[in-house]
Amino acid sequence: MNLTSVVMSQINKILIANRGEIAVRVIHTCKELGIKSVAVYSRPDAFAPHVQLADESVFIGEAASSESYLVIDKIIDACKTTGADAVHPGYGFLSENAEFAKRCEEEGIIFIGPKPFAIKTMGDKTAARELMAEVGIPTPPGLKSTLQSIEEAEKVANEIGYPILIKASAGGGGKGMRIVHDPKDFESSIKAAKSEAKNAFGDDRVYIEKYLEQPRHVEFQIMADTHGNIVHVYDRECSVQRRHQKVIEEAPCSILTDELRAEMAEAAIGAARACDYVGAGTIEFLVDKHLNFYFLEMNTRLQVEHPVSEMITGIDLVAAQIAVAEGKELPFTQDDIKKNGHAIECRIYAEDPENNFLPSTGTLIKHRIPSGTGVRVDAGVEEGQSVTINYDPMISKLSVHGSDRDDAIKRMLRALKEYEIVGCKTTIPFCEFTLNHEAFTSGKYDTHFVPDHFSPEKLNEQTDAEVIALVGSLLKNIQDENTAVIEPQGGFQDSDWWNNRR
Ligand code: MV4
Repeated sequence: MNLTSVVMSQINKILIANRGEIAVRVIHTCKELGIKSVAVYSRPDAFAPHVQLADESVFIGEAASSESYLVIDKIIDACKTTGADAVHPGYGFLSENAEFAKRCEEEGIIFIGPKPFAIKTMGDKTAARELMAEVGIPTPPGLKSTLQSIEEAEKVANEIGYPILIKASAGGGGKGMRIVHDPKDFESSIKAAKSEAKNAFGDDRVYIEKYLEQPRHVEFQIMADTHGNIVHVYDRECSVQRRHQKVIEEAPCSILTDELRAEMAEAAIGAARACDYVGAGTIEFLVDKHLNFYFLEMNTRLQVEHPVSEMITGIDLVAAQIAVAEGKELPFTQDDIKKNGHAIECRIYAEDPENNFLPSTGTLIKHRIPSGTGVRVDAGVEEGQSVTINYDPMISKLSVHGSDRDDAIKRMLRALKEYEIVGCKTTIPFCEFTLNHEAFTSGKYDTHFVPDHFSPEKLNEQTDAEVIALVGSLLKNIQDENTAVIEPQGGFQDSDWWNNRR
């Protein structure tokens, strides 16, 4: 770390190069810090909450992200016309685009995130894996770098044993992955995976790993400043996914022992140090049934699920990102960061869990959010707005904090029951199903939770059971009312309330 390169600069105005709930969330912290905020919006987002909340807003183009939120020149121009001295990229869109981070630097605009080198290195899954192996962080057994020849790969596959997993170097998030169970399918699978990767990412490099059976997805939040300080902000479990899309996350992970947590935290900080990381980052691990952990990927952005880490530690991660971007030291040491209680996040998507989670667009006729102790809703749309196929179908994130995991589960179930959305189907019933499921409540679940336990029929079974229970209790109430004699006790029998009751 070249400390002479550390520059302190007060940020006065941040342009949020994003939309939806994360844009709202970043603007909230800007307001609390007294920093001006600039929203950018496409035509359909003209009246979106993030535009209404920001101090200023700039129209950047038509609905398609390729004409708006993904256009680097438009974001840079919006910074220049509004005098924004920093950009927060949120997640998705340009948040892990090394070229965008570089362009911001060239234009003298502070990019609130890591340096282009770290984004580029961690975006290349092979380079990331090689770097981790070099610094001694466990990676799944497999090829040390991208596949050079089929013969060499077959030799490694036979050594590590089937099933093996073929992954695209330019992939990530499960894109371009292929499982091979039988050696006779190896060569054809490699060729298919290379062709898929070429089409999807313009890069046909692949590598192979031992396929870990039913792992758990456990990730560590880290925060690094430009003075060489790196801390972890504990762990999150994100194993409830469907088609590699996280739906329910919790912090901390319920199966980590203190020793394993310390070991993984050290590995996560080591991974950040290995790439001179700055800012908020997440190191994803797979944990197998023997509690061995393996590096999966590093995400060089603030993640969707960051609220659960904020709720168990009380840290505002966006405020920390801004402080680091201003060249300040981290506002906390590792000893300052305490884990308290348990938090769970449910992603509320406009998707139909009874129909393979297909997007369910529509206008929100009703959007009534839950509230109360330990309940947080990060919403990107409001009543009267439409959820369209233009963008990610996330309506909001519902997060709760409880004194322990059971308390958090109870609170989440109460909040989900209160959450009223009319106008489109949502993942709320799936979240209720999961939070009620013994595999989840016992903590004994893994990344196969959805294929192993969920189906639309089971969703209906659970709903039917609820209806039967509700009808039963209603019938009992009616019966009780018909048989009970109510004698007014105490002084209210002369009151208007009692004499005029219906
Ligand atoms: C794996 C794996 C088993 N063994 N790698 C990589 C991207 C991620 N979203 C899915 N990935 C996996 N990589 C090895 N060597 C299993 C998965 C996986 C998975 C991992 C985490 C959460 C959900 C998952 C669902 C399917 C597969």
